[in-house]
Amino acid sequence: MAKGDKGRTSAVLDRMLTLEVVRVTERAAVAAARLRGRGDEKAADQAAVDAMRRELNRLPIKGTVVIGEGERDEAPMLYIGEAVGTGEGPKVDIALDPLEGTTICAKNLPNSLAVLALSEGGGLLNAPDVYMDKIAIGPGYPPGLVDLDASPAENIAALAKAKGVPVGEITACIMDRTRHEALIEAVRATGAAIRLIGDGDVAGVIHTTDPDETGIDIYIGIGGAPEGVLAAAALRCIGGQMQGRLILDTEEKRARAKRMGVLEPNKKYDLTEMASGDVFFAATGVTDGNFLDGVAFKRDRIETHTVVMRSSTGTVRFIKSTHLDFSKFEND
Ligand code: VTB
Repeated sequence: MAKGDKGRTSAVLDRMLTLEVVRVTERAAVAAARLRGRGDEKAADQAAVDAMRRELNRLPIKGTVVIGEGERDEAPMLYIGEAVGTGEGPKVDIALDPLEGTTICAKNLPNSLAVLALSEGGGLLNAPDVYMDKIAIGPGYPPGLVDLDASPAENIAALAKAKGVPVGEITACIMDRTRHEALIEAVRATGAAIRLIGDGDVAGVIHTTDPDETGIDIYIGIGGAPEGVLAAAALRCIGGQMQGRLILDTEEKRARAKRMGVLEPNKKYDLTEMASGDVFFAATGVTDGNFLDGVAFKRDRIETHTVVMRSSTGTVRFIKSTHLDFSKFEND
C-alpha cells in the first residue's frame, strides 16, 4: 500500500467500482485478443477501443478521459476530454489504454494488456502524448533510493545494496530502442542483466513490484508519457517508487503541454504527482504475460485474467473470470 493512504477510503469513489472496472478491461481484452497474432495492430486496437468505450459508458460515473487515445482532432473515440459513463455518479478522471502493446498483440508476444485507471477528479497527471523518461522500483525500499538524475551505475548499486545482493543479480527492464544505446551500455557495464522489451512499458514498470515472479528489479528508460501515468497509478496501489519527466524538446510540445496544465516543462514528477488521492487500476491480460495470463478462448467459454487494485485500501485482487455466455461479447 502507498504510504499515508492507510484507512483513507474515498468519500467520492464507491468500492463497488472495483468490480465495474474489471468488466471494462475484460471486454477490451477479449476484443483485442480475437485479433492476436494477425499482424494488424490497427484492427486490434480499434476493437479494444470500441469495446472499452461501450463498457465504460455503462458505468455509473460522470467520467472524463484525461489520458486516452489522443487529442480530440486525432482520435474519434476515447479522446482526451471525452465524457464517459452514464453521467450519474461520482465525478472521476480516467486514464486508459484499451490495448497497451498493439505491436505485441499483433505479433502475439507476451505482456499486452487492456488497462484502465480511475481517480477522483484531478487525481491523474494530464500528460500529453509525448515521451517520458522513467525510473521505477518495487515496494520495500527506502524512499529516494533511486533517482532519475542519478547515473544508471549509482541507481543499480544502490538497489543491489538495499536488496542485499551483488549487482550481478539485479535485472533492469529497458525498451529495445536505439535511443537507449548509451543507457544499455551503462547498465551492462555495472554487471547487471537487462531484460530488453520490444514494447509495453506499463507491464515493464509493474513487473518491478514482484521481482521473484517476474525477474525484474528496476525499470529504466524512455517510453510514452500516458503509459507513465498509467504505470504510476498501478504503483500507487501496489507500492513502489517511480519518477518521470516529460520530454518536451520542441516548442510545439511545450505549448501542447502548457495547454494541458504543465507549467514546469522540466519537472521531475514523483508517484503521487502523477497519481494522487484514491486511485483504482485494472489490467486484463490480452496475451500471456509475466504476471497475468492472456485471454483463453476455450470450446465453451472464454477465460480472462485481471488484476484490480485500489490505492486507499491497498487491495490487489487477481480475478479469473469464466465467461460462459460469450455471445454477449459479440453482439453488443
Ligand atoms: C511507448 C511505450 C509503450 O509504445 O509509448 C512505446 O511507453 C512507443 O515508443 O508501452 P516508440 O515510439 O519508441 O515505439 C509502447 O511500447 C506501447 O506499445
